[in-house]
Amino acid sequence: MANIYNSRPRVLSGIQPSGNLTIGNYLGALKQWVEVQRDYDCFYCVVDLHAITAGQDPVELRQKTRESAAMYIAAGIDPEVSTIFVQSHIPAHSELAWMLTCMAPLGWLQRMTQFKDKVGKQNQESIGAGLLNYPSLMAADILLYHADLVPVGDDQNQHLEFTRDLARRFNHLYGETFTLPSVMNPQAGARIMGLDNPTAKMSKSETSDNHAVFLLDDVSRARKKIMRAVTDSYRDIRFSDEPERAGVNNLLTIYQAIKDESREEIEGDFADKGYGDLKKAVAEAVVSTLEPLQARYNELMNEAGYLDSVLKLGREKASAVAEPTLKLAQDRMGFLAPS
Ligand code: AQP
Repeated sequence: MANIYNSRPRVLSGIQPSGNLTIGNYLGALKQWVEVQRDYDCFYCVVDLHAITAGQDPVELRQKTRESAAMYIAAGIDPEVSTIFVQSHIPAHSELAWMLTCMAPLGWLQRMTQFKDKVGKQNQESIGAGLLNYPSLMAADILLYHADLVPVGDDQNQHLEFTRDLARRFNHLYGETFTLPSVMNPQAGARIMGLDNPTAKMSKSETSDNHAVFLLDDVSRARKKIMRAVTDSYRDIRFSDEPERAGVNNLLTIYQAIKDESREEIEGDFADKGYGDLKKAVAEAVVSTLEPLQARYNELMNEAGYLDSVLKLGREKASAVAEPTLKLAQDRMGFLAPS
């Protein structure tokens, strides 16, 4: 349905505080968040309720939640322009998630690739049911804000499709209620791969040493990780979908996503260069991204009270949108309103 709720088109997205954010989280999500924030009414959420689906250390979760919010600002999200908030501060997310869980077909949930990947790594008997219901919570996050667009890396596209299907189902059963959101993937960097294994997505929870560049990595460590990235035994430097060339393709993609240049320009620049030159250029591009971001992050973490005030304001602004949507959905589903 057309968005009849918002005067300006709205954007919603979030990142789990489930570890240290990576260059993949930056290029797939954060960078686009910054780019669209002046064109849309943007809500950026630290999705801590999602972070408990894979188990968490309580002290670490609290810490990572603050760090993620600081990272959003350090990456360029302006809290005066966009709304930054913590998911668990808005109870409507959990409430709508339950309502949506009850109408989400089990078959749809079991078909989610992320669920199958994550379960595949663990003992099925002991995994938490939250991992299965993760997409219903994500749907609640998006639908509560009548978001028109959701800027994410392409690993989240299936969850977005699920959200649209669930919204359609709800609207069909109970009357037009939710706005159908569209996915927004970056032109370059929609899926950054692991430096040590370029056939697997770079993930913040992957523990091997050389897998990811973290946004808070010391720059000399970041350089080393890129210089050690897996490549191949070919010589020419070009973008390629061939699996055996995935390492070089990944380095070129990181470079392209940071430099915002076309593939042709980049291939031209590296036409007579070797893999060592490519790695050095990628390392410099990454370091030039990390340095200002880390400087701002450190300032923010030392600025007593500032982060809390941003999150308090964010909570108020998010609640003002989410609460009426929840009430509307509750009414449509037949819940008796409290007198
Ligand atoms: N490698 C990636 N390339 C491009 N985009 C990525 N994103 C994550 N990894 C890459 C995007 O970052 C946003 C936040 O993701 P998330 O933390 O909510 O969940 P995720 O996709 O499962 O990210 P991780 O880093 O892999 O987290 P863990 O290891 O905790 O599961 C999303 O927009 C995602 O597309």
